[in-house]
Amino acid sequence: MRTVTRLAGFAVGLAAVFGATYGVGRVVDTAPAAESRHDDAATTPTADERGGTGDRLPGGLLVSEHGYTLEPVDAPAGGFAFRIAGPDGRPVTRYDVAHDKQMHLIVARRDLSGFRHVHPELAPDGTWRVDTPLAGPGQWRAFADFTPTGGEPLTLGVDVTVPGELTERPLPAPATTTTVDGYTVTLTGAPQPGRTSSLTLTVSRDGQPVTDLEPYLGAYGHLVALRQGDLAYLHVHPDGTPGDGRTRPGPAVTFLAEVPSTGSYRLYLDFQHGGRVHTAEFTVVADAAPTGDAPTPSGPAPTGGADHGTPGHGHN
Ligand SMILES: [Cu+2]
Repeated sequence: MRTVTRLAGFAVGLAAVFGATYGVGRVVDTAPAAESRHDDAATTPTADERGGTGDRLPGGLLVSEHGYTLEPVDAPAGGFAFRIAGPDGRPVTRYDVAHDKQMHLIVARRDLSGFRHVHPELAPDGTWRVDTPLAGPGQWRAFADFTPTGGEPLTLGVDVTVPGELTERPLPAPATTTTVDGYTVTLTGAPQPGRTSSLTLTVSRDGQPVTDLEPYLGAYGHLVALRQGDLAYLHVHPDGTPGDGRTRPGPAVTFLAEVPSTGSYRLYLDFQHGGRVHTAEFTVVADAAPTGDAPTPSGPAPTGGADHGTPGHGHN
């Protein structure tokens, strides 16, 4: 428990630092703005250069934003229930549908294990409930990703403790290939702070490319990234949607992501195949754009995070 407590305190400090010095964090879904930036060696763009989102923190760091507050309420053991209090203090009961749902609830332990993406049920009084989203003891972060009707999209986050014997897991080392449920998923591309990066995830099974991915929540994949250290939340959507005439059902799904800083991130890819949703996880390291300084001893490989060390061991 001691480590968890320290991490939580550390997160508060980081949030304050970001508030003072850094703005962007919300992932750019479709904006092509950064694509036109050809001068790779240029100085790091300021927040204002990035499309006017400079006053926004990454998602999920705040429990209350723009008048909306995430309020957990009592729930049966293992379950989770909450309300969103609106600017008038009353529970919000009207939400826009985004990606097929009014509410996306993402939970992850503070050590970045145990990720789940679930869809709670809304009661008429504005209470959202879901059974057993928290898989075991530990310090969890719950993210409510929603759009109140008449408002703008928000991701609010709150810590939830599940009592019990806690075994902290180190962050897995960076890798570009992972397996889940018999599928192999390969990642190409690496995120870089301050610019839109293309991340492509390619799904195969038994050595064969999977070319019949099924739409899940209106897309062939959903990608969430959480930053190690404070669990800043980025929900990344694919470049293209099923039925748009150019997006194929695999094996590759491409995402456009902008990360708010250097550091380690855990990526969680939800995809559907065979009538089931699978979640592939990766650790990636976001490096600063190459500027000629600070040479990397491991060589010139352009693959980004794959050949770096094991930053998960950094917190001791
Ligand atoms: Cu969802």
